Amino acid sequence: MKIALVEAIPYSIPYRKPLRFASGEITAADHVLVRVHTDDGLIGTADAPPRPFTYGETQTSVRSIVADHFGPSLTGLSALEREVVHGRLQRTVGNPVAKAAIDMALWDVIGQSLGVSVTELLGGFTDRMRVAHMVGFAPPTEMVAEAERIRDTYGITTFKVKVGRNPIDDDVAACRALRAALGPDVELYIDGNRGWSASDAARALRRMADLDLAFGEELCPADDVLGRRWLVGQSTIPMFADESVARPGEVTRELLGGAATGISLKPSRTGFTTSQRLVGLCEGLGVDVVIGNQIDSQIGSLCAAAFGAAFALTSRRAGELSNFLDMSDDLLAEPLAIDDGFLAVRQGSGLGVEIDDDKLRHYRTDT
Ligand code: MUC
Ligand code: MG
Repeated sequence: MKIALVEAIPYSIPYRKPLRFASGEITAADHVLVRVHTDDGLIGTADAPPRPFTYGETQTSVRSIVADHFGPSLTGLSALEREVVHGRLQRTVGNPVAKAAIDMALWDVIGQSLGVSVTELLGGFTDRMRVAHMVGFAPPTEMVAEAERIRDTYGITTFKVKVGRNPIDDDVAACRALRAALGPDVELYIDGNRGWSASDAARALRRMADLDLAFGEELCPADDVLGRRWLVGQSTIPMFADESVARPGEVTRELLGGAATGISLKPSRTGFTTSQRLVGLCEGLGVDVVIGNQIDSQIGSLCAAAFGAAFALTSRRAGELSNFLDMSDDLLAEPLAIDDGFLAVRQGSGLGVEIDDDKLRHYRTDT
């Protein structure tokens, strides 16, 4: 089961409507499909969603680092030598989603070789994840209409509301409108993508104190070191770190420094191997975790669900697994389905990713 080739295929699938948030906007899924081929004919598959505004990677850089650099450095290793693979990838700094996709594709290979699902391999806690939906920037009436449609169509009752606009009034109005329309039983939390200062975030939290927000995520930049500690120290709701905790050392620093009380865990940026270690780290420290969304395709969402369902800690909260609903199409031969607010993990061996070859031919941008 030696790695023979690592393929990196850029593709582009338009979004039905743009997803807007404080650090950027997405109008098309300009991703890279990563496939690890072994010498005995197995193919592991994962998806890399480049997020220049978060990690600096672009579609071009991901394609190149995977196909021209990481791939050749791994050729000849057994797919089981994950620690060696990890060491070779870590010789290069950065490039989190490129590294994560290779790691997840390797777990897919290992699962296939053993005839068990990746969820079973990792921990096998449950077979489904409760889903949280992300609501992007729009006028409050549109944000409410979107949340109501998602609730009525898919049974989703947890919503992450994008905030971080200046002045804070539009975000406060949107959260207030969502709580009024959706009622007290729906879970709401907010994600600022570093858009506010610590003092603006504190003001916004005071003005929304009656809205029963479950937690706040990355409301101000982690580099505002003392400001963020000051904010977290006075907050009456948990404060989660997302883009500031892309590496295990950052998780430890943010948590022990008092700059976060929970962690967004994204397999799309830490793969399965490192994400698994982060679960142990957070469990050991007694820290809450949410499975986040890197604005993933169906392949990425399937990977996130497979990981989230593997552990008690990661399946406790609803995972952000529904961004793919904004895409006009996808590459999976059998589309994902969200029913009654849950996404089922694929049974069978590996990740259960089967690519529709016609769609890949249509959407790939390298031929
Ligand atoms: C999120 O949780 O922040 C937006 C930027 C990014 O890196 O991920 C998304 C969602
Ligand atoms: Mg976030």
